[in-house]
Amino acid sequence: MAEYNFREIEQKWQNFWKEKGTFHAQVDPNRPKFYSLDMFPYPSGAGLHVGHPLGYIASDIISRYKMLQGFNVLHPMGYDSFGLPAEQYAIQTGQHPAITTEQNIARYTEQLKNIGFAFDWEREVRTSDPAYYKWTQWIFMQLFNSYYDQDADKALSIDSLVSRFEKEGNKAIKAVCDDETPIFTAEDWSAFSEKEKAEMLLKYRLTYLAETTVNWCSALGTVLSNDEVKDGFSERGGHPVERKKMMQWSMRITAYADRLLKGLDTIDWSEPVKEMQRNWIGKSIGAEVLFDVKGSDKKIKVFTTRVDTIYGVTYLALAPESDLAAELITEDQRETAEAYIQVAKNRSERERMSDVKTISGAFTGAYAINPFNGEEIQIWVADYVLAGYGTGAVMAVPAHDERDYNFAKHFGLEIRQVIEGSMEEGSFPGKGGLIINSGFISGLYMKEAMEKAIEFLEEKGIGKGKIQFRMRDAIFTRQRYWGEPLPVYFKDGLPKLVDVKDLPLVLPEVDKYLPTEDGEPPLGRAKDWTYKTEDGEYPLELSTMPGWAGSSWYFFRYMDPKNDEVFADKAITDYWGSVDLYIGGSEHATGHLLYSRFWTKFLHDIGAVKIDEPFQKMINQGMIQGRSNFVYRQKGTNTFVSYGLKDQYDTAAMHVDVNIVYNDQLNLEKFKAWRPDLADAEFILEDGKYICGAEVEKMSKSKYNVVNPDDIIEKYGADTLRLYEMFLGPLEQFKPWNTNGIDGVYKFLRKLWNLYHNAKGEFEVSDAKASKEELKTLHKTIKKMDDDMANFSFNTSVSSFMICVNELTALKSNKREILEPLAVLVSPYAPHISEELWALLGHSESVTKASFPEFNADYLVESSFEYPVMINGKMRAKLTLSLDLSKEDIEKAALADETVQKWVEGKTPKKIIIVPGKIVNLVV
Ligand code: ANZ
Repeated sequence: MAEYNFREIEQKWQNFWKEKGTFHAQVDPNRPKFYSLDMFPYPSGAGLHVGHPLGYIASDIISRYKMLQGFNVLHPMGYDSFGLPAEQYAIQTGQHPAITTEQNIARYTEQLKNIGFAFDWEREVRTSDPAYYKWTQWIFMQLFNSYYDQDADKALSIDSLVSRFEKEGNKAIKAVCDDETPIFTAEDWSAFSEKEKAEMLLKYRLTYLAETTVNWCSALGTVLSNDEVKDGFSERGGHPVERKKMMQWSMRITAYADRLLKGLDTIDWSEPVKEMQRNWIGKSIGAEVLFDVKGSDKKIKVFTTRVDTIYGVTYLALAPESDLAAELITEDQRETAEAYIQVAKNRSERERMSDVKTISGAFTGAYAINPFNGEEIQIWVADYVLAGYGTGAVMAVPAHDERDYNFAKHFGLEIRQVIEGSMEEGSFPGKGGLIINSGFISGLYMKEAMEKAIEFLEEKGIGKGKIQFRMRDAIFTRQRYWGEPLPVYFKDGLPKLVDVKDLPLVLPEVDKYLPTEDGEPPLGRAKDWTYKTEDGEYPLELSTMPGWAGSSWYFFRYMDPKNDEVFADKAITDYWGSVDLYIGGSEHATGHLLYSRFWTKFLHDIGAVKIDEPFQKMINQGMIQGRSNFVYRQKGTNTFVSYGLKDQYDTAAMHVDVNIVYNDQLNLEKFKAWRPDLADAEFILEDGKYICGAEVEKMSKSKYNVVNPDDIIEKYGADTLRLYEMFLGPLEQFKPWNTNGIDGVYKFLRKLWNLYHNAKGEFEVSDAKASKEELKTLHKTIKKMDDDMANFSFNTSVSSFMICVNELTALKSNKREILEPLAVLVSPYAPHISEELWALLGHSESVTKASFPEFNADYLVESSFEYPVMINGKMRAKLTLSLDLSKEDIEKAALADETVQKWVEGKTPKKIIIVPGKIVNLVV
């Protein structure tokens, strides 16, 4: 084979890897393991564009590098294959989402295989496969059967909770439960009916059914999670989202809030992502305070982080959704207040939060009593108070809180400064007098004042210290078809788990993927969607699991993907442990990345896995943006003006398909063929060419700037694509796709190929000893690659390969001693060409089985030095001399040099200063 024929080579090695199972990983206690994971894709109908494989290429390079270092590498790929787009498509076309999904997966797999990833394809998982979701259902069942014990600081079985209830009631039990859980004794418990017991346990279970305020998207016909809603609209499709109360399954992720926070300190993720999680979890330390309502036995509970400012409270504010607010409204305020509430309720929480300019609210007409000083204060309903945070009620201190201040200003309410000082013993009401002092300014004062205030609250039974998390329990149900069925049926209105032996509970067939006539989810259309037990037949749950269910544990399934007995064998998950490198987008910070951590911690608690954090190290790749091209149509004509001339005419810019533009030059024939209306297009050219304008934008179909990796591979090969994607810039940066430099990368591979071939194009390497210079070039590159891999700096390695190959070409190097390690070095980036060269060098095993060349620093030590020779303070000559020379020899060599002699002009130098390895200095 003469020329570098990438088509033949790439096909050959992809077949070889498949046949030999080169990347099939197995447990091997004798080798260190490395688990390299990519965020698995949702197989969308559009297929992969060049932005998608960026992270996969990076993780593939690391995986192959680790293989060369002797690691046992697990590098799997699979599909997050339940989801909305396939279902939307099904609604429009009647096509079963399973079929679309299958087709999309086939297309993705083919595209991925063409890029030559070192994936262990035998481990592929699909979340929509019943053999997979059997275990998603199983995990759900374990959560249902568990509660969170705060003394043990872990999940324990609900049976053990029942035994404790039987013995001691729930007063002394520190467990995470619903806010309004009543206190009961052992006698109460035994007197409860079965139904009451079951309802009580739902208040403790880690997954539970409860009436919850949800984000309801009527256009999609489903509930959405907070991270699926952006500014009041659904992330997918941009449909309006409203707040609504519905019976929903939730996951008690709040039980894990503290551990999710603490765990962040033990993992190597970027600070911004950790910070996003911290903010999302949003731990606030404060207090709950009860305010009496004047002339009523109702009480209002507020959450405050500044109980020390309680003397500055001038009104209370309730969320518009609050039932209490509606009850408190007095006759004379009814009209305004109710009208206001009606409007406010229809604005989503997000909308209300993001809108800081509109201040709206209404006075209820009712008054509350400040428990610290007995003062009467107005009770308002206000937009800025969120129903789902804290208690949904705020004690407003306009002098010290900006939102309260703006509200008070707007409605002309009192703004009262709290005076600096300290809350002294004995100065609380009931303990002697009334105080108006509270230390809100000095940090220490504030802390002391708060502690005192909390002590007082607890003593009086009108409040308590409270740690509040911004994070809410995660809603776990969707009123959609294409998701995992919940393994739950209803008996006498109570949810019960199906028997584990009946898993998987397989998604039933339906005639349409739409809600039923009476608004039930699509599963309501399924025939016989019931569960048969010995004592009867019961309806099954109609909602399905959310998109994040299957992706919250897939990294365990890859370890043992075919296991039918358990989601993954314990000994095997023990061996692979945590993911050593996780590459994916940071947009999952508060969704997938939080839920996976939660499920891992739970599985750890029940003894199912050893690890407590799933992803030890994570890198977030930046997005590849599109580089759009434009043509400029002269208005009202079909004439297009080249970029440089466009301002001389009255033109309008129009996107043009980047695939018919080459280095910004438009291919006129292809342009005419692009669309029927362009067939008779005319052009005003510059220098005989049509030059297009360019702009960086999001890569999207509508902007005609999508580049398909298949096209690049067809033209240049997968190795060029891989190198080029890395060459574009630092992995974590956002950067535009710009094909202009791709030729350079392709040329580099041909040069690399030529090093191993003679002028006639025949493979030829020499067994002669390598020169010092050749070895230096090689080892410099080894060192660079080692450093780059440690820093995940991929683009710099590509540059150093280019320099290396240029230097070796200049040296006409064809020594085996150099070219053999070079093939190994390049193999993580350009695996196909490296395999071919490795085979040509006489190896029968895959290059991935080779060892990474060992760096030898000796080769980088310079053996000679180029001395600057100064004569009377001026640099007059340069002399390359061996570093082994003595001072005398250097002097002799300097004086013997022709240029030096010219400047010395036959005189005897007055002074000669020589610093070996640095400088020669003559004074004449
Ligand atoms: C009085 C006060 C005085 C407050 C002051 C703050 C400053 P973080 O830190 O985010 O937890 N708040 C409580 N529940 C609320 C709700 N449902 N909607 C809107 N605001 C709410 O914020 C806690 C503070 O936010 C609480 O402390 C309360 O206002 C307000 F100088 O109480 B503060």
